Amino acid sequence: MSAQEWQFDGLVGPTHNYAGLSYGNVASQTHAGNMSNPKRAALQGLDKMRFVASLGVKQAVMPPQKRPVLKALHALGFRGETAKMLEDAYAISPDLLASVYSASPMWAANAATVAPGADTADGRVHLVPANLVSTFHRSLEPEQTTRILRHIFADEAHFCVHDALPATVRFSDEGAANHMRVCSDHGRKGLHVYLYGCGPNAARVPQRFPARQNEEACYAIARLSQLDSDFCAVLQQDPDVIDAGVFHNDVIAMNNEELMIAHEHCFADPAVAKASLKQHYPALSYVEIPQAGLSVEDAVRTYFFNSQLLSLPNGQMAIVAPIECEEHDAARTQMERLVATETIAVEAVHYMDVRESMHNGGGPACLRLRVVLDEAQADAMHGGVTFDDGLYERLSAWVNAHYRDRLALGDLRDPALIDEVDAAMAALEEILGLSGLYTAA
Ligand code: SUG
Repeated sequence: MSAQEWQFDGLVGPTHNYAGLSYGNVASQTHAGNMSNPKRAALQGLDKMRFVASLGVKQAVMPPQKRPVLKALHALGFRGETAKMLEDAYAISPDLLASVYSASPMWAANAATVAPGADTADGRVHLVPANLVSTFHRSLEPEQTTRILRHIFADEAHFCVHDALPATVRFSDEGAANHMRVCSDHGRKGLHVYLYGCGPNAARVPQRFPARQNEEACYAIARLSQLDSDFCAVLQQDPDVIDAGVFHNDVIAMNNEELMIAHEHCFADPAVAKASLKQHYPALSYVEIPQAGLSVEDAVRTYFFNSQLLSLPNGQMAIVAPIECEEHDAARTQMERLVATETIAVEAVHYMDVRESMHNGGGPACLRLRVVLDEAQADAMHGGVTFDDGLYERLSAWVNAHYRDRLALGDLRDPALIDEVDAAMAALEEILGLSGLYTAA
């Protein structure tokens, strides 16, 4: 059955800010307290979507979530008028208020783990929303993520949107950022590769930064998605690279179809991991980037591996990489090497400026969730999120009308911001044809 991979990009929400909320994410910590520009962030994201769509790749929009999550402040005992709650939370700690305002759902790679219909026992597309329990601000996402996914993929004849895994560290899950799928063609049965940082079989665990994906979550996702266990490989990330800032696998490896490009220090036990991959999928084309060619530190700095490796209509592939890779000699050299390697089908690398997101540790690949859909499934999803020139124009105008171009942490105390966000979300429901999406949020 012919199928194509869609890129569902998280539309950056109007409260994008830099609060240093993600311990172990070097960029987030480095930019803590900086002035953000939500308008520029959203426009950069829209430009990336437009560029990817121009390559002939299927593109869609993942709506932002409504912020602030005031009920999280209620749950923490804040009471009184909204303005007072905002002041009280900020007085305890600006990052507490920033957490309920975070636009972190923009990183759609963390929204869910997706299994295409070609791989699942019932032939439906299965989506397991990530519980994101490792950080407070991201733990606020799964409720609205599930709701949004159920609006887009509402047709139960074609889709199954599960509940997130139980919200506890034993099943800590960060979604597709720790998942790769190897296949000869997107429409054919593929091998699911899950990467974890901790769990019952972890030989060693990181000592400095948290491991965000638990091995037990990987098995639960595979079970829920009704996958054939012979088509699943569950592997451990190198704990030392997590300690160096590789908080997700998509900061150290990328893959598309039968091609996997990974850093020498991607896996905890590289020999075992590579043997397992070859045994599960003999035709895998595995390209290793050596430490001598690009250090782990530079991979984290440039987000080399957080590039989108995309199938093009002509059967070739393209890489959409962060502009930081073009500006860095070793990263650019490695990119050029990939394009020049004749045994792999990468015909070009394109550099994109998504710096507003990058400064919080999110590159081009973080910003999108991959969803493989055959024609019937594509027809069955909510069409209002399909990206085209018209939607680009409408969303750009919407961003320009509703977003601020400066947002400091202190601005989050301003109750007027809530009204601005409410007005923006009401207008967005109309644009995307998702009436009622935010009503209960
Ligand atoms: O979870 N940053 C996100 C970045 C997610 C990147 N996603 C992938 N690698 N797929 C995170 O650490 C920072 C928010 C702040 O500090 O304000 C943040 O949540």
